Amino acid sequence: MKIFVINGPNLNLLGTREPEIYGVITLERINEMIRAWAAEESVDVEFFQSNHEGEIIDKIHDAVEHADGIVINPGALTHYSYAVRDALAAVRKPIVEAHLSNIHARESFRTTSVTAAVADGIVSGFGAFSYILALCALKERVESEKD
Ligand code: CA2
Repeated sequence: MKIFVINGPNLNLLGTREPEIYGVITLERINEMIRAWAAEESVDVEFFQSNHEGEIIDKIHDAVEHADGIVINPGALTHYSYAVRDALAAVRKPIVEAHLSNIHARESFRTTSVTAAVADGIVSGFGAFSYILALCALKERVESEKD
């Protein structure tokens, strides 16, 4: 099973600024945690982060041919990108949206996710563990769709 883990704008800054909101963990450290989980579960993961909407859309398109499912934290694109939403809808594979913070407990503009409706589900508010929870749920969904 191959899973793409996609991160959107500014997530490369994790651990360097705004520790009161996002903690001190870096994206590379989160990816190490994911690698350890993936090794235990015999899952192949590929990581992608971009600050550019079009590059994220291209990677989502790439999943049609090269992944069984996607875990995505679209960053702020979550709240307004109909282009990312349309790309996710076009993939027709299991998708779980992950957020470090609880987007429903923050500014009102963050409480809307335009992408969530085309995902199988979302995990929000558990820091780095959101990605692991999302991966567990995605693996289960991919396996159940194969049956
Ligand atoms: O909670 C999440 O995972 C978010 O997707 C993170 C996005 C934010 O726009 C969403 O509303 C919720 C932002 C990631 C930016 O992370 C930074 C980290 C350090 C310094 C500046 C930004």
